[in-house]
Amino acid sequence: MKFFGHYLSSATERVRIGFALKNLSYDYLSVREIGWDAYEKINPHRLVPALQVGDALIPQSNAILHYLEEQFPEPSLFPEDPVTRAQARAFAQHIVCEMHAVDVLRIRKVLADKLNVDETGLSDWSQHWFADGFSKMEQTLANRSQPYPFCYGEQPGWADLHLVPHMRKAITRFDVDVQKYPLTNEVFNLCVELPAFKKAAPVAQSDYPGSIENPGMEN
Ligand SMILES: N[C@@H](CCC(=O)N[C@@H](CS)C(=O)NCC(=O)O)C(=O)O
Repeated sequence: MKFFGHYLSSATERVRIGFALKNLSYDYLSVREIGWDAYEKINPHRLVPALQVGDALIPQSNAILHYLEEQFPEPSLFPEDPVTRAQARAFAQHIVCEMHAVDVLRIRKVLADKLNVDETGLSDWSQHWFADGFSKMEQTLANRSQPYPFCYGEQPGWADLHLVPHMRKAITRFDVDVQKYPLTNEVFNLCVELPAFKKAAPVAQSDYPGSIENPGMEN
């Protein structure tokens, strides 16, 4: 399997964690090395990640993760109980649709380049959506039927692999004060010490340049 990604991309990191939790290997192709224009010929959506299986390309982290789950069911990324499983999916969907989609690089670029939003405006935009999203996440974790160590179980899975990259991005690149969200922060701190999450972290990737030069405007 050829996996196209970028060390800093939180959507790519979700899938890297999925690979690591399932102990799967893959050939990693970085868009930093291939170049975005060349990558666009492979994936016309020009977004990372994408997975190539034979001649077929699977874009979208969610579709890739579902493919991995179906092809390599053990260990499962999902809780057994159907309601808890649905809640784990909802938690992840909240991050993907209500948080990441409104704050990803291409959105900030349109705000800056087409709508002339300045640095302060861009920062206000990001901080607004982080605060909105994380406070709802915190409430969701507080309302769980059981105080699991991870989002929805005794082991990390679907919800956690979505949480960690987004929270990492918020802390390291947007200086979000995550102490305000103690339950969410607790899960994050537990996850990042685990080998699968360490293996998937931006700094552990072959395309990590040694430091993040322009944290606000990279992916
Ligand atoms: N919904 C997509 C989002 C993919 C996405 O936005 N990827 C970002 C990196 S995290 C990207 O390629 N950004 C390039 C851009 O915004 O132009 C997924 O989950 O795969």
